[in-house]
Amino acid sequence: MATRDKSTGNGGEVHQHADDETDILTTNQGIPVSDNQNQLKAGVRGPVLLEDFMLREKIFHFDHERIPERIVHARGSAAHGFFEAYEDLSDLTRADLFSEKGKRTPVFTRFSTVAGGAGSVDTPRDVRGFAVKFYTQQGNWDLVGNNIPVFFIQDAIKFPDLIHSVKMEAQSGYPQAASAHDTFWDFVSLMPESTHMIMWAMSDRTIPRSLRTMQGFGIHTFQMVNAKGKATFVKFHWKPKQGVQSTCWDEAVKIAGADPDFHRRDLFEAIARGDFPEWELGIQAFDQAFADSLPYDVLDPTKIIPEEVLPVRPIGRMVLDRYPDNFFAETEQVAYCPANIVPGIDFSNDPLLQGRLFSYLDTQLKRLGSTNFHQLPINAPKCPVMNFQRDGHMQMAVPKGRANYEPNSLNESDRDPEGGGPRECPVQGFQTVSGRSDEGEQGDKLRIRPASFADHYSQARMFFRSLAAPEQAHLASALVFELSKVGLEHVRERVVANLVNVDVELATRVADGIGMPVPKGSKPAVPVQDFDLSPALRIVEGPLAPQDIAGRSIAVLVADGSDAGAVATLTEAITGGGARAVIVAPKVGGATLSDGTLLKADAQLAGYPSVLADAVAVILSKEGTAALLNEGAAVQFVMDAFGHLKAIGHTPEAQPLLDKAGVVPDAGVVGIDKAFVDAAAQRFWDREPGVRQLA
Ligand code: HDD
Repeated sequence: MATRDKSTGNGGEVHQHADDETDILTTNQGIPVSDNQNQLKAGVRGPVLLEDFMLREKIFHFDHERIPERIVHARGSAAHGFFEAYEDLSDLTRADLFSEKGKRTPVFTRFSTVAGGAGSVDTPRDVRGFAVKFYTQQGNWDLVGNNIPVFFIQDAIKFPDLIHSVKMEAQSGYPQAASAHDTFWDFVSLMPESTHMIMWAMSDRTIPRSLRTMQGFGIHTFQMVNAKGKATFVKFHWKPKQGVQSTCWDEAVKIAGADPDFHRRDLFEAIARGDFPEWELGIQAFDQAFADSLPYDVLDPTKIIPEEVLPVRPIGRMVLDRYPDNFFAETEQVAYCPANIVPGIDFSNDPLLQGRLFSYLDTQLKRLGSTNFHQLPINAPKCPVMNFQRDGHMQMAVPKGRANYEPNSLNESDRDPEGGGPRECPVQGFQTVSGRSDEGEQGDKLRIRPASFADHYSQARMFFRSLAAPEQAHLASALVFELSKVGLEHVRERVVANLVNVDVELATRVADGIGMPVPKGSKPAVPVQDFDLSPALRIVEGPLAPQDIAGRSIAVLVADGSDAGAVATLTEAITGGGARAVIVAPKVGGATLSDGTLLKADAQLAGYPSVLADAVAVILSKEGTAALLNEGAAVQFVMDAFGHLKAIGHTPEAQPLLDKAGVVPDAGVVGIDKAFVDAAAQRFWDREPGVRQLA
């Protein structure tokens, strides 16, 4: 019997044989259990008996609880939600989820890091997966993208090499979840096509503040197809309503220690408090003539079409409003596959996408163990599934009827008095767009890279030069950090030689940072071009920079004697702005404020370093400050907030603590008033040259 899960408050179904009325524990065969504490033994202190089927079943099941983790994207966090169409897009596509304004389609979205294992931390420098399963009325559509709009390689045949190089090294088993090692840089430096993606990977995009503050991209060019069969090329973009926000590298490293589950917890808690993360889905739609006019190939996944060249048209929004009931059943067992596509959407000939169409289905069989993995609740379409595929391991369905083949004339029903269904339907069924015959689709069999894929540096240059100055400095410093972990000097040199083609100044900064001369540039296959810059690519001062504190976590440090009025006014202003005030005190039981009231703390100071907050307010009395001056956690709290360029609001009495933490007055160091709430919406990039040496 299915019962409601009372523990999550999330309304989940628990498909266990627990009886609602009696709540008696049973075995998996439904046999009531009399004793779940002791094995069956011969005598009080005697040996265990083999006949103890309850013990054997329990241990047997436990022994098999783990399934192979994903070879990539093993660590992930997910949520349920819905997609809502902004308008009727039938001029472009016959996909039902885009058929009318306001139409809602359920989704399950999983975010992930790429290189680390399932138990690794949330904040390494890494690309993030952004996979969305749309349960449409025409079947499941999986848009399996990343938070970066390009990829390292142009052809799927290189994927195993790429992943082997970035994962922990073969003989040593380390480093975990890090690209800063010899094999990765050896590989990418030999693959100049990775240069554009390397720029993104070394930018602040790969150290996101939250999963909620990441952009997402479908990367490949896809096609939308309308009812008349007219195809339009599209690129998919997800833009977070929360704005795009990243961390400082030092902060990301410290978060990994303070809270390895930082992103997972943030997603879960935001949903739990009703602050539902939201993204807008947009498309860049274009035809063949437009594609032909571009100086790069739209089938090349190492290229973007800048928004300044082709604006993104918003077509709907995704809201994540329910966290999974069970991590394993849903987040772990969800099986995305770029080949899951619905009528009205189609692939392109992007050779990376084409290879992916095989890989994902194949990997699910390995991971989930049966061709029937589509029957798992999280993978099952929410529309009818009717075909004659049968049997296999773990078959959950009980198909009725005598005929298990098509055509047949036996399966008559009220709907189908002639019998024989289900049948194919050329009108409603998925129709593949017929390609252009002059595009090489009918040519000789060739293993060849098109000449139109040969430019590996022009867009890398455009990306780097489009960034705001602080972001450029972070990118250069990230390269210095990573290459400093590379022991092989010839690899360092080869990387910098490739960078020379991107931007000589960048190459010089990196070479300086490593302490090596600038090498001669490697020889590009085709001349590098100076494309117009694309300011839309910036995070700092970019179009998606956050404007207010909504969705942020603001730490309020208090101690005994803190001004009760100031705490109340500030927490109200924070909550009023849609942010979360986290009361931090030396003791988790709370602090006795100036008016004698006890304010309970959300976190203990030593367990809540300021890296976990977006801004900090230090509301301390003279005595409170004196008590914390010799508390390393308090000094570090302020020092890190300053070093990570965050707003610091403080009472005048807290000044000695700020002085000890090395805080220098600037626009981000303010009083406990409205100025703080405004300041807490941003970071203070001008402060950075004073706190760390960047390349
Ligand atoms: Fe992949 C998982 C994204 C290229 C083979 N990939 C996976 C996931 C994401 C991506 C987000 C995790 C899905 C989840 O949450 O379960 N992958 C990408 C993107 C790519 C890309 C954006 C390039 C544009 N992938 C790619 C290639 C291949 C694969 C070229 C193989 C030829 N990817 C896999 C896989 C995974 C996977 C091995 C591991 C687990 C899984 O599929 O379900 O099949």
